Amino acid sequence: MTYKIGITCYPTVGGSGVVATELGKLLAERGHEVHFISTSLPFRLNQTYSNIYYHEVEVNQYEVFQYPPYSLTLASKMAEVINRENLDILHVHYAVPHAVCALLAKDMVDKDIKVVTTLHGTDITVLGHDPSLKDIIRYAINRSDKVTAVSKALAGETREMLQTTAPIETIYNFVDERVYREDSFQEDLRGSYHIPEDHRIIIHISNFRPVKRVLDVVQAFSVIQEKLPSVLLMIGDGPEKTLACQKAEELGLTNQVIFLGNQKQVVDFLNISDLMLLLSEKESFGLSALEAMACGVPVVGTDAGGIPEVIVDQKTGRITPVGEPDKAGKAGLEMLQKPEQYQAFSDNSKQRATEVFSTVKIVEQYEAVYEAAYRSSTLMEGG
Ligand code: GMT
Repeated sequence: MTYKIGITCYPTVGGSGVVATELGKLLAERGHEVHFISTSLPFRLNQTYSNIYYHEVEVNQYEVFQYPPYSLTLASKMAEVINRENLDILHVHYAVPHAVCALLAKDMVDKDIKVVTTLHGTDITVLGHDPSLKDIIRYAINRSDKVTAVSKALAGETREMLQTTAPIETIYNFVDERVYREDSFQEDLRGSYHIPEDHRIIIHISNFRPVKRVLDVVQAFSVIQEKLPSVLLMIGDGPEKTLACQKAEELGLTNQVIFLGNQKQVVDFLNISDLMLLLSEKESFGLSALEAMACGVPVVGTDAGGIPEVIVDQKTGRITPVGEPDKAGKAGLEMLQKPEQYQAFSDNSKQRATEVFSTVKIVEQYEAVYEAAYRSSTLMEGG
């Protein structure tokens, strides 16, 4: 059965926006009618797609409001789109404010629209600690028709921290294996950044928020480069970028740590890389690790949140304790110095990415959730 599905996410750079948009694209390919409801066109909607519609949420500022009324405008737009397009399901990414807005929209319309909420992390691991938001997050989760989380760790943390009663199903993230795959035609890119042939390339991709511990990434890299000629590509931008640049300078690594800022085609950089470092202190999944694995790049990650559900220690990469960058550097070095082990980890990474996190598998799990949500109303109507 196909559905008319509204999707709301943060449309700018960020794993949750990427997952929501890629899911929408796949659902549209499978015949569902997909309506994105967001403040701007999601950045991954970069060409024309059949079955996809976009409804812009225009948030106006009025003197009477101290802050722009994003949540109210979004709820109102959701209700308008539900009515006009006759949506069956609203799939929202983030409990606050998106699930709360969806519940308000549901209350505003006559239709029994089903609200599916996907938790991505920050709404639980950061906002969930805020006593002024805890109750509304719990409300959003308990009142959604279906709730999913991107890892078992996040589902568990949500239950524990918020004492939610609604069942939370884990549906892992995925990457489009047609895009994220090994491709050996990127050698020009290495040349364009003047990276010598004998240098290993280590990569880190994030939004440089404090939780990503980018200073640890630079420190871990310093351990690797002491023994192996190498460079570190730092992709992304955010609050701790300046500190990371300073740290590289202090360690005398200015020429070896290359800050590239946000990049659209990260797959090209992954395809010239040998190893990824993801040393976050909070990470509900770690989509960039999965993107790396799909390209055959093993990852050294931390034991935070859902990272160990993505990276299997000693099989696809290494898991090291949060806040111990020297251990992470040593683990990465060891892997790079053992060619047979490295090759096995690279092969296992590709295999795990395509088997456990395959697009078809994951999109089918979401379809099953929609089906269950939709059927719950039909069954209720039928008595
Ligand atoms: O990592 C971020 O700061 C961005 C954040 C987001 O909202 O996009 O990412 C979260 O959702 C991603 C997609 O599910 C996950 O892969 C990230 O692990 C998660 N980030 C955190 O938990 C810190």
